[in-house]
Amino acid sequence: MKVRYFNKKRECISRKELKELQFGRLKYVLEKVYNNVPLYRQKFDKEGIKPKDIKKLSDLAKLPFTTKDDLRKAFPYGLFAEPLKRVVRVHSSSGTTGLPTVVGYTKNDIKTWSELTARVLTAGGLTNEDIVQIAFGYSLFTGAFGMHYGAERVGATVIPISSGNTQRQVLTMRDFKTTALICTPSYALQIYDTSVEMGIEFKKLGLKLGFFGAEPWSESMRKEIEEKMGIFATDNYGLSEVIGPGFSGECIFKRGLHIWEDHFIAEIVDTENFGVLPEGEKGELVVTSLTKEALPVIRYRTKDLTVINHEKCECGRTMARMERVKGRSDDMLIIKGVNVFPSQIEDVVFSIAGVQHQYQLIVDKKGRLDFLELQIEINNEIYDNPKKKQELFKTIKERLLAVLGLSPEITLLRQDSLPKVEGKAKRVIDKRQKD
Ligand code: DLL
Repeated sequence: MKVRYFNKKRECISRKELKELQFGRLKYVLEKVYNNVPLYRQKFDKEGIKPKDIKKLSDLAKLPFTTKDDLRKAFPYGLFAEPLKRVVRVHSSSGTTGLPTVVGYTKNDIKTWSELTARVLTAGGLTNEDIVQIAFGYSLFTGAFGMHYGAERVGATVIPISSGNTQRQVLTMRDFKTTALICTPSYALQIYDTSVEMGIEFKKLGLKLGFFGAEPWSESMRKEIEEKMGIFATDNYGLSEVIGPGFSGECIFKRGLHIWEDHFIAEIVDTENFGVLPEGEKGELVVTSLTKEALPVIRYRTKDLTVINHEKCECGRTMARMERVKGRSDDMLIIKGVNVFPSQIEDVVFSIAGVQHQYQLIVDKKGRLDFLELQIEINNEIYDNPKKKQELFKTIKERLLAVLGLSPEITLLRQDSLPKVEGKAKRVIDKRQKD
């Protein structure tokens, strides 16, 4: 496959020039958040630091972190650095408790976003001759819209099919002659399995490229996808708070995900003392956005664990690469692409009368897809009364669906069925294989 760039001048910028560009942009964004966003001003003032005290890039480490909790507290628009009349779009993702986090984009942000996803797609081999099937859900989730703009910006033909209706995905691929698929890696395999059930030979469909992200996956899963589906599959990463997809993506050499450093500064910090780690060490990814207008983020703690490398890549790109994200420093689960915190589930179920305080969450695969089961103890009196038990079951199911946007399997248990824990309760049992 040929090395291609969407914006060669930028993607192959010299490190020296890049640092100058980053510093100029950093100064601007720091002034902007200090003047426009009360939370940033308070945080900076608390540390006794002003934007003008940042005299070189490494001074960034003096600034306080921003967290998902800050976004949640500012729900919905409190961290926006622009008046709402300049904001043309909002998206949203789960928060650590009931409240989701809301992210916003100005017209320029949408332009930047489309360039960055266009870079990811071009780096992974997409051209204007491709026909792209976007099988992420078009919703408050950033995945579908972000990749959609990028694919159009490349000039490819976009099929905005959204997620679900898997047989239709296969038929659309066949009839519309799809050459590139964009979705979560687990959904890609589900589409493949469905084609097998339908008696359709997948490799004859003509699909060539897969751009997968939004959830952790492994090299062995990539191998399986590539072999079974006969495609070239790359990983891309991002998060709503930072922009959505378009933060980083693999090139055709698949040796780490290129971070678009002209728009973001990436740091890796120690998960215990939060100090900045030297290149090559594994820690939590912390991101500062340099060009976002509506929702700039300063030292945003992603909780995703990775390693960064600044060596020039074989493709000629000079921008840093991050290793594939293997885990998180918190307990967030990603179930069918939906971010779920065990604490959200706990908040919901503990507020329902008749529920005991012993529960377990089992995460596993059902076929290709993630599957979440809540096993929870309830009062024996309700357990022994089929009508009341059914009512309680329904209440738990409905409330969880309303809060999580996802409905786990629910198993109600008699009191004292789950093993008693001594010390820290292990609430989550994750049986999905990892490598
Ligand atoms: O998942 C943005 C996205 C959409 C990325 C489409 C790529 C493709 P959120 O819903 O806010 O945004 O979830 C962000 O998902 O902090 C990671 O834990 C996880 N994640 C995203 N991409 C990857 C990946 C989108 N390639 C959270 N590998 C992040 C591992 C990923 N984890």
